[in-house]
Amino acid sequence: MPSYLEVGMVTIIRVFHKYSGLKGKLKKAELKDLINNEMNHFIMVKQHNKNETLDELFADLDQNGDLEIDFKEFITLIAMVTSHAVHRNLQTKLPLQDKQKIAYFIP
Ligand SMILES: [Ca+2]
Repeated sequence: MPSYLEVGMVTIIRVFHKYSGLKGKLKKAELKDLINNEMNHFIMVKQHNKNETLDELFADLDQNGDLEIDFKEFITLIAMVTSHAVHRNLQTKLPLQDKQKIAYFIP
């Protein structure tokens, strides 16, 4: 029987492929949909300057500059958000208050 961690790892892979499709890379709109649909309890997306902050995040994640997010680059986002959650001791406090969510999108 897989462990909770292994199930979580498989879930990350499945969610990535759900949004990236067969090409295995996320375009900016796909990353935006993934964040909005799958990470909205951990990341607060402010309506104000939403596109500007998404552009900033995308540029930070796109380490090889090919204008797409591959799995290795995506896992950086997962690590960043998960690390933030550990520091906030969030595992027992879902859903979060806005002020507890990762502040990356806040200008
Ligand atoms: Ca890239």
